[in-house]
Amino acid sequence: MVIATHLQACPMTASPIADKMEVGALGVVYLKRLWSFWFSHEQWAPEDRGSHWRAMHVLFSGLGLAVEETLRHVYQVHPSFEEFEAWVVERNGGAINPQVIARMNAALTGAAPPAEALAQIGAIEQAPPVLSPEDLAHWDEHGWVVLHDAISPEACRATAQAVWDVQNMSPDAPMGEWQRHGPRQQCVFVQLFHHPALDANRRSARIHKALAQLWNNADLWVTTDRVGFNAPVSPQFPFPGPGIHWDVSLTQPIPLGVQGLIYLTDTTAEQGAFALVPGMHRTIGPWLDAVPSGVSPHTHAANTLEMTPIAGRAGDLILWHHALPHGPTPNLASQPRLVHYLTMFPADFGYQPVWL
Ligand SMILES: O=C(O)CCC(=O)C(=O)O
Repeated sequence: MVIATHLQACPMTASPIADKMEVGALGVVYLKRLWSFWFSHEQWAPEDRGSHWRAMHVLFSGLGLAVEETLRHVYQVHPSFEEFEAWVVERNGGAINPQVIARMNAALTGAAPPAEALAQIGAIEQAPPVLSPEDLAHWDEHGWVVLHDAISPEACRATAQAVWDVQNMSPDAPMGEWQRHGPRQQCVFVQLFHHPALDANRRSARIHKALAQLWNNADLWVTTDRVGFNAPVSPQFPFPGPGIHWDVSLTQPIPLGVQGLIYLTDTTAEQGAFALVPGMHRTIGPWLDAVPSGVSPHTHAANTLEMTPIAGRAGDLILWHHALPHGPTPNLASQPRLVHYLTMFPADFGYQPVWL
């Protein structure tokens, strides 16, 4: 899953919603507005939801924050804005690059990116394509594509080790050990967001170029997403899920959105591989129109659609259109499947305010 899909206002003392240009010590526009929204009892007007949603994505990307972790902190600790800014700085190892702040402010006020960001965007634009015309045709037809060698073998090993470490498990543990969910695990998802190996993957120019080709735009923001651990199943240890699902509103038309994950080890189709329904980005409109009345599209998908598992090599990045129903599959092999979820998006990505 890329990101939490629902926000709720914090049931605390209501405070007014700050103007987007109101800044604190960090000088980041919209941050105080977001924070004040979390402490308000208000719902965004439908016309404001798009800009709110996009601002949240840009700020969370620029500030290297994970959505769930941040909202949990806010709702549990109820920090003042000054305390919240201090927490953000601490999450960034004590300092935030002023160029990144300038880039976020430019994106959220409609100004041109600062020189350093422009140079980086220009370098990605000038870089040779990493997805071939055949890859792009595959994307158009099937709604997914694989970027091989998205990260190096060393980066795979370092990221996999980070997953083992956070799970407090080892690759040669006996059956039963991998299946006990670590405290950070929910279904196959593991709440590890901050690690040098994950940061290095997020800075990959090769991944950036692939996403720039799919978005036709190199001015992209990277997600601070988590990792995944899908252990072998047995009668005692059933598949934890999730099953087939979407991470986007099914309100039509579904705008372009790209999700991604990197296999950290070679992964066979039976080894809990990622799976999807190919081509559904082209047919989802009529499919939704044909869902029987009174039946949720999510239930209908679970009852009627069949997913295709995508095997891959360590270092493969699978990118898929978020209109494709997808999910992990039960791991019938003898080794866990390890992944890092990662994607990029432009600041003005399309958004449907009504969740369906
Ligand atoms: O881990 C997987 O194979 C599935 C990932 C997924 O369902 C998601 O990112 O929403």
